[in-house]
Amino acid sequence: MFTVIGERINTTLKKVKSATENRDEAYIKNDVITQEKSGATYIDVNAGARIGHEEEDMRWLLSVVQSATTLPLCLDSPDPAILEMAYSLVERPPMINSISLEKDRFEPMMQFLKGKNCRIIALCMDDSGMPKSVDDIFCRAKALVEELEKIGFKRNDIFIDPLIQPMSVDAANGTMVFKAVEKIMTELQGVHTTGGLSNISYGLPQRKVINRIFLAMLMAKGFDSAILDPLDSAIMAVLKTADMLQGEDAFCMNYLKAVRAGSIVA
Ligand code: THG
Repeated sequence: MFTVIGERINTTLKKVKSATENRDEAYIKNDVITQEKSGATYIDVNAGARIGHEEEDMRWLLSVVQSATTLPLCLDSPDPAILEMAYSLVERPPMINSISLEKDRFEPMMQFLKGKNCRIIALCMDDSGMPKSVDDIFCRAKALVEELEKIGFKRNDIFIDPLIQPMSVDAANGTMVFKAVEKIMTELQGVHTTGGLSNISYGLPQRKVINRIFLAMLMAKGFDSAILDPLDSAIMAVLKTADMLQGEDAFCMNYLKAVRAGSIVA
């Protein structure tokens, strides 16, 4: 089963930012309900864009989002203190986005995560920065899995984010991630891989075309979760079709159901 993390409750999006500023509950609730109807399995909540307001905005967003859905949440912040606060406010086990190997994040996150009932996104980032090779990604993934297993995490609750970087910056950024995902999914069996798909198309035109095809190519390597916009019906159609083509959709039932519902069209 592919895990769809709906990315739309993020204050970097202009409409969400102003709805949050104005405490417009109806806008946020409607967005969450639409993401759920479109196939999200987690709702990402990121309140980071209004500098100096992240704590109060996160509190408000969590209460509004949870009044609109029973889906589990993906708590999205680089700040361990915000994640700890957010964890105390959720009504069901969340996904925590994220931990990395950066010292000032890794140590406090490990302290906090001990004994917690949650899933975790682990970024392949350390104090030397973004990964520069397949080996960088894999070694960091392996280190994160080993550390998380030591404090009791099951592989099924670990989502490795290889960190997708733009093609416009380096033509090798796509293949680096394909190869790393394949290696992670075969050598660290049981973990999941996820990431923000839209990073790949940054700086290029017709970004949605790139994001969609990238998703299908990643899925062929075992990529089994993504942070994406579930309201983009074309990317959701790619997801369901790729799932079917990989033999993960018995008798093509889900594919056929989606076609009948009008959500997969030529
Ligand atoms: N990995 C992990 N978490 C993440 C990311 C990641 N969380 C944040 C981000 N990346 C994923 N979330 C979003 C949310 C919205 C958009 C992109 C990623 C988005 N951006 C528009 C764009 O890029 O064109 C426009 C923004 C706007 O309207 O201003 O929609 O990689 N673990």
